[in-house]
Formats: sequence, C-alpha cells, structure tokens
Amino acid sequence: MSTLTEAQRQTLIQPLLANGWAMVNQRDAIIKKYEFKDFNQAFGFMTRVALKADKMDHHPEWFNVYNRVEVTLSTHDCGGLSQRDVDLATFCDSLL
Ligand code: HBI
Repeated sequence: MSTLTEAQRQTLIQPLLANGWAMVNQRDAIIKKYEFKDFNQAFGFMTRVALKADKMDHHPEWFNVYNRVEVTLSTHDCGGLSQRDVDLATFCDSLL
C-alpha cells in the first residue's frame, strides 16, 4: 500500500481533522484524544478497536490513563498515512 496523495488528504483526512483528529508534529500521522466517563468505558472502546485492528492487520499507537485514550495512527509499512489509517480512524469515531 502507499501513502495518501494530496487529493486523498483533502477528501479523506480533512473530515477527520474536522472531527477532532489532528496531524502529529513532524510525522505523517494523525492523533485524537478521547475522554470517556470512566475507565470501564475507555477500556471497552480500546477492546473494540483492538479487535478491529487485529482483523484489519493495522494497529494503533495508543496511550491510556483512566478515562483518557490517545490514539495515533500511521502506517509503518509505507512510512505515513494510508487508507488503513482513514478506515481505522473512522471506525474509532463510529464507536462514540
Ligand atoms: N500497523 N499501524 C500499522 N502499520 C503497519 O504498517 C502495520 C500495522 N500492523 C501490522 C502490519 N503492518 C503488518 O502488515 C506487518 O507489516 C507487521
């Protein structure tokens, strides 16, 4: 797979940026910081994302403390953002 073209970034990444995702400094990656009611909700979110990630063979870089989950997405195999990152980001947001 290859990194997203400029046109794809306009159509695929822009909507994510409008929905709380942000570009990571000095990386071709996106990050979103989620805050849930409690740890139970946060870990439930992580569990569902983890199962989807494994099915997609595309895994997040993430951080969790109590009710907060920070998800960073990039595709290591191509060194930047790919369609897989768009798909997994969209899936994450669909769980809210
Ligand atoms: N997850 N984010 C991310 N990026 C990858 O390139 C990737 C992955 N999970 C598994 C995977 N690649 C496999 O295709 C092997 O390359 C490890």
